[in-house]
Amino acid sequence: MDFMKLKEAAKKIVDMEVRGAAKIARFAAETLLEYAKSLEGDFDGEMRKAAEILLNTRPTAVSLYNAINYVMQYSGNTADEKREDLIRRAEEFIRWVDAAKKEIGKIGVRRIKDSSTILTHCNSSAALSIIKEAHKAGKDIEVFATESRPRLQGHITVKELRKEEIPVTLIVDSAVRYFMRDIDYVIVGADAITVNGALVNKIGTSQIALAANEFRVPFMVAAETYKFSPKTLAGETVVIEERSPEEVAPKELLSLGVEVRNPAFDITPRRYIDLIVTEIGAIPPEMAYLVIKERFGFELPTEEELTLMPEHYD
Ligand code: RI2
Repeated sequence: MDFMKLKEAAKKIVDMEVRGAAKIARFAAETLLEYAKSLEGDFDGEMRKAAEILLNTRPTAVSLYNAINYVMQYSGNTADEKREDLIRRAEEFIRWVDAAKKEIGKIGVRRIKDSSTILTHCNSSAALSIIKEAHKAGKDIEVFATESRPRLQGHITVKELRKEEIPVTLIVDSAVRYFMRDIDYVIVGADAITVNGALVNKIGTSQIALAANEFRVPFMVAAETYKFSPKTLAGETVVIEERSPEEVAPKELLSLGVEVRNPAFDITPRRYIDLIVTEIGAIPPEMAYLVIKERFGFELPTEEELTLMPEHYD
């Protein structure tokens, strides 16, 4: 893969041709691997440049940051040794992505009772792994899927579910509270989990969590451990990506000078989350810190670091 192809790969993430936190992380690892294979000249410098380009595509999904970080921790004395180690690390990360999704399905399915109605938002491969596993296990389930404006990822979800012959009802995002009394579980994915157990996910998730809380419906998150944000341990907040106004309004409206805001994600505080299903177990959001420490080798934060934690995530 040459530099042009690398830029094309990055554009696919920006344009959401490749989307979903797990898929973009996997794709970034694959891209770094392919780029390293044919790289000549300054290995470290060129790889760092490539990593930077991929990192700047979508700012919220911490999976992308963790994937790139994992792959870029290669070592070796010569360019060939470094390349070999980078390829090994990238393959290792890709295996992690695939295995984690399956494991989340297996762990999550134990939480789903027979004859239940599940509401999901956007298109999360991790959340769908649980839903598909429940169906495979012979549980009688049906799904309500939000359309997920403005990019309508809900359409991908309903197609995927119908392929498995799982009964599914598509609803507009604003109908969530209207239907909440018929729902047994909410299961959503994650773009990031902060150190204090808050969820960053598709815009609208926090409203769904509020409605679930009102109706006492369990709110579950399906998130691989590489979606936990090590940077939040040092007090950094997760950047919320704002996408273009054209995704929301036609040119005709924009030409009138209408102001449009289009945040792609929002934050659900941990008090609205009952459970986070990861590949290492189903955990309460309060355990996010331990996951980050365990998976990313962090030491206990100092008193000073603790005071840096963003209060609005509590
Ligand atoms: P998986 C998506 O973001 C959604 O917010 C979804 O919940 C999340 O990624 C996780 O998806 P976008 O790329 O990794 O559609 O579970 O903006 O597939």
